[in-house]
Amino acid sequence: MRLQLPIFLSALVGTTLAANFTVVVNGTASHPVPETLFGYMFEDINFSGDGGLYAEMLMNRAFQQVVPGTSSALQAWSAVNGAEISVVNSTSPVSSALPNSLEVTIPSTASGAVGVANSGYFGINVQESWTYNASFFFKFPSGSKFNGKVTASLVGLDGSTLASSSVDVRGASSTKWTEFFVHLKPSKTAPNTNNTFTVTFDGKEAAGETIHFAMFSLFPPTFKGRANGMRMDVAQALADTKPGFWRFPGGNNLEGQTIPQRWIWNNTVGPLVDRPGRLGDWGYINTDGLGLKDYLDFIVDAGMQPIMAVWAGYSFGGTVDAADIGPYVQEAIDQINFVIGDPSKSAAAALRASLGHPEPYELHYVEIGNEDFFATDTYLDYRWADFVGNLSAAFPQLNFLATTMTFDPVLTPGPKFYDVHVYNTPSWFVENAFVYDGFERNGTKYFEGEYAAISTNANDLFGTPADGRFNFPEMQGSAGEAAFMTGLERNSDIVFAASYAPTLQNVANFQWTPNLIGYDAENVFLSTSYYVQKMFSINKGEEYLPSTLPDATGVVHWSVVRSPSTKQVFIKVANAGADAASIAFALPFVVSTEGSMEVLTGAMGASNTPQAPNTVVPKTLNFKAGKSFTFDAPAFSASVLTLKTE
Ligand SMILES: *[C@@H]1O[C@H](CO)[C@@H](O)[C@H](O)[C@H]1NC(C)=O
Ligand SMILES: *[C@@H]1O[C@H](CO)[C@@H](O)[C@H](O)[C@H]1NC(C)=O
Ligand SMILES: *[C@@H]1O[C@H](CO)[C@@H](O)[C@H](O)[C@H]1NC(C)=O
Ligand SMILES: *[C@@H]1O[C@H](CO)[C@@H](O)[C@H](O)[C@H]1NC(C)=O
Ligand SMILES: *[C@@H]1O[C@H](CO)[C@@H](O)[C@H](O)[C@H]1NC(C)=O
Ligand SMILES: *[C@@H]1O[C@H](CO)[C@@H](O)[C@H](O)[C@H]1NC(C)=O
Ligand SMILES: *[C@@H]1O[C@H](CO)[C@@H](O)[C@H](O)[C@H]1NC(C)=O
Ligand SMILES: *[C@@H]1O[C@H](CO)[C@@H](O)[C@H](O)[C@H]1NC(C)=O
Ligand SMILES: CC(=O)N[C@H]1CO[C@H](CO)[C@@H](O)[C@@H]1O
Repeated sequence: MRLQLPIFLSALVGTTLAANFTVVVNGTASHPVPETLFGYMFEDINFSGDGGLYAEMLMNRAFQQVVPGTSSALQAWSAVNGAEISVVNSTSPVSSALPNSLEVTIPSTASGAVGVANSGYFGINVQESWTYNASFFFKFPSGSKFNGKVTASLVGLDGSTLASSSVDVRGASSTKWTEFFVHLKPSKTAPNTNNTFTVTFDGKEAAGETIHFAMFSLFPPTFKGRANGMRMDVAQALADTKPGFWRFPGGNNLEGQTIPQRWIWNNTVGPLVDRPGRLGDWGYINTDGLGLKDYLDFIVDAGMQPIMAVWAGYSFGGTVDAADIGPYVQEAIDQINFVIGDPSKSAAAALRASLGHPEPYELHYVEIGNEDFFATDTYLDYRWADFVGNLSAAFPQLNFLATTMTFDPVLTPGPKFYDVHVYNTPSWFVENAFVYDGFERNGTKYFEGEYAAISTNANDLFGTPADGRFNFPEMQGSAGEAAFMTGLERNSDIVFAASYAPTLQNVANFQWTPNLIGYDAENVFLSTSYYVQKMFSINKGEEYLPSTLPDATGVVHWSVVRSPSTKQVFIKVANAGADAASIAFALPFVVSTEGSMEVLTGAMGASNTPQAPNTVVPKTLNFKAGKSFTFDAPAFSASVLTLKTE
């Protein structure tokens, strides 16, 4: 914080300066704040699922969707000590979902440890305090004479073994696919993440053998200890904002580059060997290890509720004709039944029960497609009507969201819920803090499903990054988002949910900027916009208190909420301008003189980057509150003042 503390506190007392703004708070709540108001939009983009939230450490672990015999089929893999390796589909596969396997031939002259290595998702984090689960399937040819050990190891950049575990194997009794499973316990923490996972044989013992491998896996401990679960630090950063919801599985990544490549729910559940994976919309292969049930379990573990999308007949490469839509409507019904259906009435629900979750998950919101303003004609003609008609007949208790522009075109039946997206400049967000104040109150509700201040240059919003595009969120954008969010809070009688997008970014491999949370193989980087999301979300309150309105054309915005259950009042202030502003508050009720404030402020272009991750972090201070007090909002800031009522 660049604030001079004594000046700040004297301004607070408000004895000398006339305030720039006077805000009178009304003690009668106008509407409840929805529990879902602030949450996350998630899809696998920029390695946010695989290589991100999903804790699996091996890239290309099961050779899903790759072309056998090509070098790209070996992405992330390399030979150790002269082994010959290639991806093949000529041997009987481990499962029908995984036709490919890794063929490893040990040269007849081999000696020492010989085998294969995987370099992970741009590195592998080796921590002494962790126990890793390593597994794979392997198979020897009939007639194999092998009698020796198979060894799984974590190996450092200098070739040193950091962890290792072996299993005795006789080739002759392993000519069918056999599962190998060991725990790996490192003897020390690696100095960097340039480590590999290796599977090796003793060259002399295995000389001349050809061994096939499939479905490798390496897991560190996970968030809440879930098997096949989430990376602890990334999941914790998400959970720390006490998010209300999780929108998934897309985003464009729902849609597919072609119709057969769409996200198909039942390809993402059950044993990992039964998940074929798919080429995602963002150009890399999704393992679908982070599947429908894995999302739902994470949603439970992080205390959220789902806003789940169903595929609605549109892919990048084609749209289903009206006459052929029936099976896809049924697929959506099955997907919803997997989440909430009765196992005695639905095979999809029975599948959920067989996977250990007989009771339904919580589900209230289902989105029909994604960004269908890109495919308005067919959405208007039949896709919206056929999906929402059949799905609301099957699930009258659910709320269905449309994804076109609001009321443009006019869809039939009329949507009760819309998902609205906006990527724009910091000043757009400030200038549009009142956008929902103008919406008619007629029962229609809105989800601000994707928004972010991404550039100072309005010409650069969707094109090639040019002048003004942020690499990481900057304070000017985060303050603009905060101003916009005070408007979302004020209008939370009709805006029931809102999420920044995209949420996650592996800083080692990305094309889109900015993103809310960055990480590499080892560290998590929290952006200025992340702190704004967290400050708003954990202090979202239970009811909205009207107050003197901010100037809709100004840069200083505020909103006031109360939590009767905890006897707290939260006042949020966003200053998106270059001048500090003093705000005199007048409350109609008695509050404790002990107030606390959290203030996030920095220079206009200040950013948290992997090189300087803590450039701008919130500061917490106590202050003397009362029925009236003055708060000095620094330039480019977002603040939350917390008061205790009697
Ligand atoms: C306070 O807000 C309530 C509910 O919105 C409204 O009915 C009342 O008129 C407001 N009172 C004042 C003094 O503005
Ligand atoms: C094996 O891979 C080749 C090359 O991609 C492909 O043409 C063939 O259909 C595949 N065969 C099987 C059985 O999957
Ligand atoms: C370590 O890994 C990083 C990220 O993959 C890479 O850029 C770097 O070159 C590696 N360093 C060495 C010494 O291999
Ligand atoms: C690791 O393996 C143990 C059994 O040995 C299992 O209980 C645990 O869930 C596994 N962890 C993960 C992340 O898969
Ligand atoms: C998924 O369900 C469809 C029918 O809706 C079926 O054709 C397909 O084989 C199933 N996929 C898997 C992997 O079970
Ligand atoms: C259900 O979908 C079919 C197309 O598969 C459509 O003809 C029918 O009108 C839809 N039903 C409802 C109630 O919308
Ligand atoms: C709700 O209001 C919007 C304008 O804000 C209008 O376009 C829409 O038709 C209205 N919907 C209903 C159901 O009246
Ligand atoms: C607040 O008032 C001070 C002193 O009059 C002035 O310098 C400053 O620009 C004002 N800030 C805003 C945001 O209007
Ligand atoms: C690897 C990856 O997912 N890259 C994607 C990152 O996001 C941008 C846009 O959102 C895509 O264009 C990239 O393909």
